[in-house]
Amino acid sequence: MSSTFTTSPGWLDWDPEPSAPAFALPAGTVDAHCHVFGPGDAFPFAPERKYTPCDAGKDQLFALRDHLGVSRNVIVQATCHGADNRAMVDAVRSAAGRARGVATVRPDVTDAELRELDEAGVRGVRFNFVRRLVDAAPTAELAAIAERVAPLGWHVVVYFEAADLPELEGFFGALPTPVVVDHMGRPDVTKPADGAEFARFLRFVERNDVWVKVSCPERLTVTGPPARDGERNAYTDVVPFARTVVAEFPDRVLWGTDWPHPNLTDHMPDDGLLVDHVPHVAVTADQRQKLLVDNPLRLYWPDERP
Ligand code: 0GY
Repeated sequence: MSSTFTTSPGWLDWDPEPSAPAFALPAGTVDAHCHVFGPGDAFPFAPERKYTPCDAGKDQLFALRDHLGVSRNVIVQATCHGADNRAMVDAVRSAAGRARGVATVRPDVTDAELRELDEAGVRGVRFNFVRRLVDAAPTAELAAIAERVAPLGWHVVVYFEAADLPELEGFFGALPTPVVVDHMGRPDVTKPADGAEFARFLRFVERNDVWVKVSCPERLTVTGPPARDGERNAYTDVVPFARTVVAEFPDRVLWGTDWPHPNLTDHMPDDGLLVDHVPHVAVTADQRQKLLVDNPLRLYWPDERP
């Protein structure tokens, strides 16, 4: 792995040898949340980044896709690349129709640049509100960007922490596009899944045209990965939250690996185990078909809907 950059302290490299999942993903499964990082020599990281990742390029992503039995990827722009979408766009273009992208753009993006992103396969923009990842952007600027991308049929992906939802939900509800929430709005999984905080999130999803990624159990967990070798039911403390979302909103949920798992410092997940988490949260074949295939196709490849 060559790079002119030194990774952030404590950063864990992604697992180069994930296990083979025991659960067979249905044909056509979409990994709807993953990233590419660099490689830094070809696609430098952004000066304003809050962390410096290890290299994790398109070739490694496509190898993981094939290893896990995934058919397609949605490659989401990560904050370490700022609004320089070149690494993500290069990966999407290289995937020969098997990837879509979600970009980060600034208010000065031109219509021609947006059209070029669209032609490359970008279908959304990401607004990140997680304080450790980005400097706050005025919501008026973000609203203006949403107005610009709405005519392209794009959506807005939002990333925030549960405690910030009360402040943000009015803004999200007024956006002129569909809204996709990363990682279930980052619930505090030490609180009950049927408690007040998560209930507020569920009602927000219910009232608005909101999609939810039931992703990142490895990031949300407190109990952690399985303690014993060979046990494949990991991240059990996250299961009640994800299962509730899938049961309540089966037509508006998406799943993704979050490879290469930025900013993890306690453990690096085995991506094979993340696949085996899926049947614990989507407990029927019908739920899994929607979560893994039909829903992401509707959002990212609408012309190919079954
Ligand atoms: C994720 C989560 C994280 C990072 C980013 O863009 C990013 O840098 O999204 C995180 O640190 O929680 O979705 O990959």
